[in-house]
Amino acid sequence: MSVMQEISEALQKGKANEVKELVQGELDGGASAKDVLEGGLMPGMDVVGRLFKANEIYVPEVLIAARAMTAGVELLKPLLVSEDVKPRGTIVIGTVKGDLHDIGKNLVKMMMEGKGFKIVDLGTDVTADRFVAAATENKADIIACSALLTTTMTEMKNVVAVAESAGIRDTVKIMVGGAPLTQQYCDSIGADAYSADAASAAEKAVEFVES
Ligand code: B1M
Repeated sequence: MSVMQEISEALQKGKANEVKELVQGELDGGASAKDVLEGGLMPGMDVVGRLFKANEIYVPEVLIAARAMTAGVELLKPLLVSEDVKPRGTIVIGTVKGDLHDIGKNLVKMMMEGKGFKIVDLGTDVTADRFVAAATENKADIIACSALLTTTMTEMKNVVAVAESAGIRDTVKIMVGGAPLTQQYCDSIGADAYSADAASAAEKAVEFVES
């Protein structure tokens, strides 16, 4: 079994210490953070998602696996974040109201930090009002909203509406993403961009501030 497979399996079993050791070993051996993320951690979480959907595992197991993923991702973070100093722009990011999933949001945040943005992370369960207030207060260039539930993604429409009524819609781009999101949904609510993954979200953010 390859080390990447071992990382994936340790994550699935929720063995955070083992994930950390294996990830560190791969990094010490010269693997890139991106390789470890895409070759070990994310495939492991995909399996967890499939088992969860099939009711073969339940919320506690998923939580333990999520903690193991976070433990691995923490080791990658300094490598994913570039040492660039001058912020490229400011992004307010969060997971929308009612939604507590933050692993994907944190990856997006890391990738955006890696592109040199200053990030204001509002965490999870963020209302449209909070997104807009933080964007106004921090003179943000972008609001980035994540959602993992079909029942919570609808809050993104409110973010667009509140930004409009607060008078900041012309100066702030609104980006959306998360597993249930689509380009079509993004267009239907009048947001500016949908990205399917963290890396393309960070690239899109760069396009917005450089255009
Ligand atoms: Co939940 N959960 N969960 N969960 N969970 C899903 C999302 C689900 C698809 C599982 C399933 O049924 N197969 C399902 C949603 C179904 C639906 O709405 N259609 C689900 C459910 C139902 C629930 C609960 C309701 C379960 C319950 O209590 N009965 C509950 C809801 C709690 C709440 O939020 N109010 C719940 C709870 C949980 C845990 C707490 C146990 C845990 C979250 C822990 C945490 O985040 N700290 C959890 C987890 C871990 C998952 C799965 C297994 C994994 C999610 C994940 O982290 N993926 C998930 C199944 C799955 O997705 N396979 C599932 C890895 C992550 C890297 O991917 O977040 O998609 P993702 O992010 C990607 C892209 O989407 C994108 O970039 C990332 C990577 O490149 N992206 C963006 C994300 N945000 C972006 C923003 C952007 C651009 C791109 O621009 C701004």
